[in-house]
Amino acid sequence: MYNISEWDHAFKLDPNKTITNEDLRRICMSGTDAIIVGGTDGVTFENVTDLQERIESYDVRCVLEVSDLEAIAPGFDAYFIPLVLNSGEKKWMIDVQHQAIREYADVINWEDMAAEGYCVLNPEAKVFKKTTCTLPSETDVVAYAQMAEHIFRLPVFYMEYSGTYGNPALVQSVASQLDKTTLVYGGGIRSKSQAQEMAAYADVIVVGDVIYDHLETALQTVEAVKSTKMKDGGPS
Ligand code: 1GP
Repeated sequence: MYNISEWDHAFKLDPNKTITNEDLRRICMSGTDAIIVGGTDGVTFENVTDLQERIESYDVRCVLEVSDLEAIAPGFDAYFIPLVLNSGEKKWMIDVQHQAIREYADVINWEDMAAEGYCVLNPEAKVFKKTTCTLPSETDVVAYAQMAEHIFRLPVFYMEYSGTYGNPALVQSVASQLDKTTLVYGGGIRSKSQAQEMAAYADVIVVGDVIYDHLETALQTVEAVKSTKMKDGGPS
C-alpha cells in the first residue's frame, strides 16, 4: 500500500538522469517517505528498471509515476497515474490512462494504484508543454482542487511547479480547501527554508532536480519538512 496520506516528503528521481551509487545510497537512506521514479523525457523500460533495481536494495518505498506506456515495469510498491487537469487535451486527462488500463488491467493490483490530479503551474516546464496545458488563474487552481476532492474524489492533488518555486499563498489557499485529498507540492525547492515554507501548507513535499546539482541541500529538505510537520502538530 502506498499510504500517501501518511507521507511528508518524497524524492523524485528521473530515470533519464545519472546518479552515482553513493548519491543514490544517501537519497535512499535519507529518511524520506518514498522515492518516486518519474520524468517527462526519455523514460524507457530499460532506464526505469535499471533505477528500480538499484533502489530495491534499500529499505525505502519506491513508486513509479507513470508517464509512458512503454515504461511500465512490475514490482514497484505503487503506481501513480497523473491526470493532467489543466491540459487542453482530453488525451492527458483520460485517454492515455484508458489505454494503459486496457493493456495492463490483468496484472494491476488496484490497491497499489493512485490517480493524481495534476495541475501544472510552470509554463516553462517540459510537462506543461508536452501535455499542452494552459496556465490557470488562482481561482481556477482552487476550483481544480475542489473538483479533485469533491467530483473525482482523487487521492492526490499535485501542484506541479517543476523547475520553478511556486506561490506559497496559492498553496495555502488550495490546502484550505482540501480535506480528504492529499495535497502534494513539487517544484523548484532549492533550500531548507523553501521546503519548510511549502511544508507548512502542503501535505507532501516532492524534491527533484536539486538532487542532481546540490545533493547536500536535497538531503537537508527531509529534516526541514519533517520538523515543520512536527511543529504543526505531529506527523500528518
Ligand atoms: C517534479 O515536482 C517535481 O515533477 C519536483 O520538482 O524537480 O523542480 O524539484 P523539481
